[in-house]
Amino acid sequence: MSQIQHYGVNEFTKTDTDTALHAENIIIRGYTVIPNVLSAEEVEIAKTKMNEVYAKQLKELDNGVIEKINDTDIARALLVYDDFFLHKVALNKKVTDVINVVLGKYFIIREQNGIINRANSPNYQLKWHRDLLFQHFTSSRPFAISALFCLQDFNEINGGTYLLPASQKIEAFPSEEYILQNEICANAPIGSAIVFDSMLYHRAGHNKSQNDRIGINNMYVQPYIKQAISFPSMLKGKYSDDPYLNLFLGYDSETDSDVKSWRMKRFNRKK
Ligand SMILES: O=C(O)CCC(=O)C(=O)O
Ligand SMILES: [Fe+2]
Repeated sequence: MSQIQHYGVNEFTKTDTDTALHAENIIIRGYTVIPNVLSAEEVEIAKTKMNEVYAKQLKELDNGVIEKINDTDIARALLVYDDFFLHKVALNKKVTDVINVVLGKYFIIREQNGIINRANSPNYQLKWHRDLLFQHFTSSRPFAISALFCLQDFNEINGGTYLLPASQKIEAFPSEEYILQNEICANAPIGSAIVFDSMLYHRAGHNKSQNDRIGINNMYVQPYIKQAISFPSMLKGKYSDDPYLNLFLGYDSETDSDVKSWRMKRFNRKK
């Protein structure tokens, strides 16, 4: 017999798998934590490789530029540098199984950023935001999902992520009093992913520990939403022969350059 009793209820939601329950959590309260998406060994590999990418990116530009645009301690477009970030992170099956339920079969990767929340240092992600900046509308169903892979335990001491449950369902940013009463820290163990509606208000916490707190944020969107930085341009055709990756990386949803190319793309699909 069910533990949950009710009366006067005709419509029900069935969750007979972990995946369905994660999806239900995202749809209603805006977030879930999926445990064990990376092994201990994969977490270590991810940290090392992420630091290498960030070191490379720091050399591309004067540090003054990165600081000025508040982009310090963010390693961008990781999967372009190493396919570990594509296969083990962005395409992680435990995560994409849930995204499949929430966004449907066709979604693309919009961003993949390594986030270093330094011990005792200010970081702009401490500020509340939606991952789609300046957007104040609500949608009856999710169209963008963020999956933050935790390369450390995330908690209140080391600056774990704070979320405002169900805030994807409201337009304006809530009052200070409401936020202080309702914000929660998503305590998430190392190797797990905090998966949330990208319209949910969230922020990193203040890292009061002695160690940097590191995560990788992946944002998955329906294909009519533009990538922040074009993966097809950065990858220059790499992976485009694989039908799934062609869609996932955004090759198929790039803006066509002219009428003829637009028509030819459709013609080639019909072959
Ligand atoms: O580092 C965090 O806890 C949050 C990161 C974040 O909000 C982002 O990458 O957009
Ligand atoms: Fe964010």
